[in-house]
Amino acid sequence: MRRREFLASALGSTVAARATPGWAGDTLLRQLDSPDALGTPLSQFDQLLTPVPVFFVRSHFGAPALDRRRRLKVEGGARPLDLGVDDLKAFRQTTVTAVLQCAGNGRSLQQPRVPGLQWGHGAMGQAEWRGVRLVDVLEKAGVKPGNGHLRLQGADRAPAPTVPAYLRSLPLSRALDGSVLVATHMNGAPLTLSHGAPMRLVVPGWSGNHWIKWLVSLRVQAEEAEGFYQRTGYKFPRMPIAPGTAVKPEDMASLTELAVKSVIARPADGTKLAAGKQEVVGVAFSGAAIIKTVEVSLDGGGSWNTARLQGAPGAGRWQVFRHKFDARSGASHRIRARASDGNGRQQPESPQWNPSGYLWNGWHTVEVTVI
Ligand SMILES: Nc1nc2c(c(=O)[nH]1)N[C@H]1C(S)=C(S)[C@@H](COP(=O)(O)O)O[C@H]1N2
Ligand SMILES: [Mo]
Repeated sequence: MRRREFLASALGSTVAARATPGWAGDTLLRQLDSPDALGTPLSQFDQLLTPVPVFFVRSHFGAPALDRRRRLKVEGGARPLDLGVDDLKAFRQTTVTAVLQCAGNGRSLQQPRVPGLQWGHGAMGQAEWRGVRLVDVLEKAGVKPGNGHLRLQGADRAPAPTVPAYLRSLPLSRALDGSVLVATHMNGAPLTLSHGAPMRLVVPGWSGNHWIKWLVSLRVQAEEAEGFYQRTGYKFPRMPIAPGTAVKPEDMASLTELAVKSVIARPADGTKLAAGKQEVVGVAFSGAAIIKTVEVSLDGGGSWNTARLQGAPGAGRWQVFRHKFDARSGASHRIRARASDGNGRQQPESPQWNPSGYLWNGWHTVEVTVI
């Protein structure tokens, strides 16, 4: 983290700490191999909204300078636009609660291991995003539905000319479907620098690589965005493959929806629980559909109990699950959770291996003993 950003986030934390009851310090987990990858601790995944000070941070090249007057150009329609964050006030404001999860979350759990940031479970969070609907901005810019793509660009730049720019695109059909936001606020406060101030994209249900921060340009074009990050990166094999094998480029498809998944916030792995009433708590979501059930096993997957769900259901949105149990002195438990969604997809015990370790969604397991 650069000194400027460090100061900005330290300040942000102090202010937010007062506004966030129960938040006890700067606890983001540093991924040692990258200056711009900070993970959220598992213990935070027991609530519907992840507080901004502990919300994971990821970017490829680091944040650009903070510029709350940065403009967003919208091109490729009949009426090009050049918008500042204040110009967005002319559009209807909307809020959406949605999970932001990095495609590589859980990569360290895939076997055999693959290169890339070795995320545990921390590259995800849920926030209430406020902003304007991308479709409204594109309609004002005279964009018509069609087969094209919307090229997305942020203000951050690659550190050297030999490094490809972080450029992405969305199929125009998704860009115009009414669910994508140009967001200005996160959990009720203006976006912080780390999370994309002053304007970022929110693409509910789809992996974090689509959620472009520090937006400066939206452009309609026939082709998807040029370059490595759209044409080569962020792809998944179209069919199951043997672990560790290479896949031909034509057999890969761009990632879109998040896979159905649940994660246990507590008890933490290795905990010694007191005998008596105890509770397993975590979150569950799916990019494509609502969560239908979350089941919790206390015996390593031998038997399953249906957990209670809290929060509004929705595709791309997490709910908290809870399962109470009576902890008997001397017992040990291998606690596991698995979620199923409204499309009939079930979280797998061990997910399909893929060369980049994307969308890992295996059963989360924690082991505890009762004293
Ligand atoms: N401009 C820009 N936007 C970006 C990125 C980036 O490198 N540059 N990284 C993306 C990736 S891979 C992720 S997972 C999310 C992380 O968002 P967050 O830092 O707000 O959690 O931002 C996305 N938006
Ligand atoms: Mo990511």
